[in-house]
Amino acid sequence: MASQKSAGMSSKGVTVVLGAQWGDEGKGKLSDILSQEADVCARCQGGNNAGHTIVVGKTKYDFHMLPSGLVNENCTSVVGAGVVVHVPSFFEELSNLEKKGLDCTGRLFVSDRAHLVFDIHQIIDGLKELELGRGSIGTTRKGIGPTYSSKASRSGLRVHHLYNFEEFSEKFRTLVENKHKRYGAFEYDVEAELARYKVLAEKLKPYVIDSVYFMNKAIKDKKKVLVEGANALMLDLDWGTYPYVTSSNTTIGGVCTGLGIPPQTIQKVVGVVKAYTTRVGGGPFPTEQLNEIGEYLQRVGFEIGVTTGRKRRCGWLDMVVVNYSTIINGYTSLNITKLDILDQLDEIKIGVAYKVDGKTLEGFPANLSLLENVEVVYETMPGWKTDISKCRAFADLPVNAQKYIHRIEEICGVPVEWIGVGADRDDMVAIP
Ligand code: 2SA
Ligand code: GDP
Ligand code: MG
Repeated sequence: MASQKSAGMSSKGVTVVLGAQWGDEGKGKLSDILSQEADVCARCQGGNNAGHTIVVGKTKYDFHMLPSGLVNENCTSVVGAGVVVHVPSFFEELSNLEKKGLDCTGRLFVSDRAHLVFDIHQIIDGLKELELGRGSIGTTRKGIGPTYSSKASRSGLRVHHLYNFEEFSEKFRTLVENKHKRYGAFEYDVEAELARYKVLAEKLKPYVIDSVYFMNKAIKDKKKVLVEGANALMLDLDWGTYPYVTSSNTTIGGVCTGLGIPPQTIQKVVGVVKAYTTRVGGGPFPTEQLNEIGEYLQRVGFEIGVTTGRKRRCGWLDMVVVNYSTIINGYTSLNITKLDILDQLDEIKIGVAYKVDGKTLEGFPANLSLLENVEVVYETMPGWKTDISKCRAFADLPVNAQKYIHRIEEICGVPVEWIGVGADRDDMVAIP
């Protein structure tokens, strides 16, 4: 398979790939392309709630907690301190990759400061969702929120705790006891779990590093470093549609806090924007199309959750979201993905503003009751009704597709550097 030429990583510092909408924009695909020239690929937040898909010829890889850089055998992958790690899932994912022929020996590491997700966190994730009833978040039930809660309440356990097993056992018992006090009785065999973790601790040992030292040394040694964001801006704990968010900082700030690297080392921030919008789970979605357009995007775009298999909700591209996302993350360029999914449409709409009581809102509302009631102002553009999957240069794209891309650039003021025209690694238009 010919290697995909990309517009490339920054030659001066860290390159970051971030989701600009509600996730599943295609971050995995771009991360894989960039990893072909990266020395290091790191995840800084989230856990195995993420689902990043990479297609290389006939092989499809699903990444959840591990960095997509693993597909490139010359790239070292780091699960950073801001990631929450369910150790059994770490090994399960690794084993699935190895079954697909990837040799990850000696090039996968996990931070000693990363917090541990236990099965009890996953059980509580489900219990909390049940408690919320109709107002449930629609989490992946991977224990992400409960683990970050343990972290914030200073009762969490980190990877390094595994290596003083007496202290680990004591803290673990206290954690479980406190959860029973809050959630009542539920089946959980503490002693069996401790026995399991005694074995897992030894198995994990060769992967554990001081990631602060590792990452900053790589940067100092002028290695090409890629950070692969998970989830996306609108799922950020602070800036997303709270409480319908995940429990980490999915925005640019999460890169520094999750990896312990200084902001001035970051030179390039690529925002990944799907040519339309999808969301999985609950919460407001102003440009959602609960009609044949939404069904078309879901079906043709094959919009199904990689981790849970849930159908994703679909709607038009929302540039209010992309503009808000650009302000917070400071994108230096964009990757527009899945443009090919719009190929058959007669006309395409772009949400360009939100109005309330006839007045255009300046920013993105914090208040969800307001957000649920905004009127979206749309611009309508003609479709191109042409298969673009074989296009490899911007000039190959039909004029109306070029106009769609230019309009996105014009609205948010960020240049488009890549355009996705299919799922495969090679299905990318790079604009150098
Ligand atoms: P959680 O599990 O606590 O992080 O869920 C909180 C919210 O965050 C959303 N979320 C996601 N949204 C899009 N994609 C995600 N990854 C999987 C995928 C999702 C799947 O790639 O398809 O398989 O369903 C992801 N992970 C978390 C989640 O839907 C909640 O709204
Ligand atoms: P991520 O979480 O942002 O990495 O995205 P997901 O992997 O959850 O979802 C993106 C889906 O779209 C995956 O099935 C990808 O293989 C697929 N994909 C990515 N880019 C393109 C593209 O440009 N065109 C098409 N048709 N599919 C794409
Ligand atoms: Mg995904």
